[in-house]
Amino acid sequence: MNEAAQTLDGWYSLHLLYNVDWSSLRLLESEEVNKMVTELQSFLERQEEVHQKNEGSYSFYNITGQKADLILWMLRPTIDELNTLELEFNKLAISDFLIPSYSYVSVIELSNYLAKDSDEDPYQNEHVRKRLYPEVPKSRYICFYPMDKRREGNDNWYMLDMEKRRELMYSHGMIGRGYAGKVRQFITGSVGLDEYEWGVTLFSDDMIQFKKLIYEMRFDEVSARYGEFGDFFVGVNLPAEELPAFFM
Ligand code: 76R
Repeated sequence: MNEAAQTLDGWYSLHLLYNVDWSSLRLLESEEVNKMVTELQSFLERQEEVHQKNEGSYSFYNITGQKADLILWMLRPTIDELNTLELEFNKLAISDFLIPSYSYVSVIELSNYLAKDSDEDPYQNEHVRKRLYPEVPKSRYICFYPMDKRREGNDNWYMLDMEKRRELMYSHGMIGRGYAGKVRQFITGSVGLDEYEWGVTLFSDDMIQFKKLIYEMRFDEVSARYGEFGDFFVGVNLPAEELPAFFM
């Protein structure tokens, strides 16, 4: 049997995407919309408090295009907390005007392809902890998509030996590192949790950097030969204070 990659698993992750039911929303008095927006703002303020205490993190963006209008990404130590938060969100008045369009369940994952040998417990390593329990940035733009590694005929990632996968991931990582300071990347693993094997969530203050990074990777063997992709969702940061203008 082939050697499985070892993973370090951090916070659980829930991506929730919604379309706004604009035509129903338009029928409401502005006072009613105001009330709902205030309630949503206080939900987001609670997310911000948890984020500040580093007990979890979140982001809230306005998705471009018709696949969705909003993405709420939440990270927490347990799936139970995410379940409770999802329920809390569903019970907000504004949720009556939000149509679920996509969701993704996964967990922040670091693999051992490029890890250095060490006797130290990685879960105690400061640098590793920062990546397992990350502070999600409030960059201007987000890009989220789920993906698989191909398992077809001669192109079966899972049949490659560890050494070969390590070599390929090294090349992948080097491309990624070329975008240090321009794109922040979060890889969440979802084998056994959701439809694809990973969620990729990227942040940048320059939308074109997503295209440049993903395009460059597409020519690298890991993506060219083994990458399979779900839908891509991109959007613009939606701070709580901009919600009244967004909904009215
Ligand atoms: O430097 C390190 O220690 C991490 C090296 C690294 C790993 C192990 C790394 C670096 N990635 C890793 C794992 Mn990645 N990544 C993607 C995508 O669109 C595509 O073609 C692929 C989607 C992007 C854009 C991206 C970006 N990466 C993975 C895995 C798990 C693989 C497995 O376990 O088999 C996936 C699915 C994946 C996909 N990657 C980087 C980046 C970037 C920007 C980096 C550099 C990060 C940094 O140095 O800060």
